[in-house]
Amino acid sequence: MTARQISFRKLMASGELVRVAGAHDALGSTLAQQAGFQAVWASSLEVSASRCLPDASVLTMTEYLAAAASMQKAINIPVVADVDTGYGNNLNVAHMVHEYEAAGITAVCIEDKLYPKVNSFAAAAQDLLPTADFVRKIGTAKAAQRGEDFYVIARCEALISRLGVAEALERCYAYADGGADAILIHSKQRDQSEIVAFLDGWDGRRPVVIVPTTYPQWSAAEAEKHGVSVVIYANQGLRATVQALRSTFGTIFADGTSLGVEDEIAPVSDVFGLQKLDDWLALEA
Ligand code: SPV
Ligand code: MG
Repeated sequence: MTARQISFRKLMASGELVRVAGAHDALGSTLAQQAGFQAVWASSLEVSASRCLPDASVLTMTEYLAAAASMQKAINIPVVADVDTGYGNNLNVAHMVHEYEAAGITAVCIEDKLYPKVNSFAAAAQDLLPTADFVRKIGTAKAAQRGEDFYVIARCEALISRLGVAEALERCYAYADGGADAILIHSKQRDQSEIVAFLDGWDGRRPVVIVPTTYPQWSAAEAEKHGVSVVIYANQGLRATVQALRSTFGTIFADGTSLGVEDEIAPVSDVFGLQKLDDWLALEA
């Protein structure tokens, strides 16, 4: 991490709501920073989708780390790395923490699903580790970090697995007491009601992170009023990219010219700006 970069822990210390955008590469991360987001989520869904592979523990830790590290190098807001289950057992988790921390990543999010995991929205088994085992996994991650700044978010998938709010709360209290710096409670419900029920039962001992993909009507401001500290817009950038490329390529191919899209696409000068071309050319001058 360069001196210009702020760690996720320092960002959280401001006490203000943190809004995070999902991305999978340096370009998306840079655009998220330019839009005003305070952090970037290195999404496992996005990174795997960028390779047209499923978000199912198919890519290796090394591949996810390379993506997160190249994102972090391009920006000075922190990357929060989605590290799935930690890529295996507790020893894998310790290795993951060593490698991510050494690469300048200041926050990781580990989920309580069984390895190999599948994306939370997939119609597939979403089985969880027993609570005590995941508490040990979080403890291993915290013990493995070398600096005090490193931040570990424990992600609970109990609502995804339809185990109910009481089980989710019990697990999240155990994860918090086991050393997690924050907890992420995920839901695939079409409204925020089970997240609100969770927040009503949460005593605030650790910050709460949410991912309102299936309940987009719930604004960040409303979530903050209910005690949420971090809101992650995990995959909207990827979905926008899919739509934009499909439409642009389709129009050019159908028209036999790019004229019909020229007013809708970024000029090459914009791309040069994102590449910091002038700074690079100045190095040579
Ligand atoms: C991701 O963006 O990879 C996430 C969030 O983990 S979700 O896709 O909702 O599981
Ligand atoms: Mg993920």
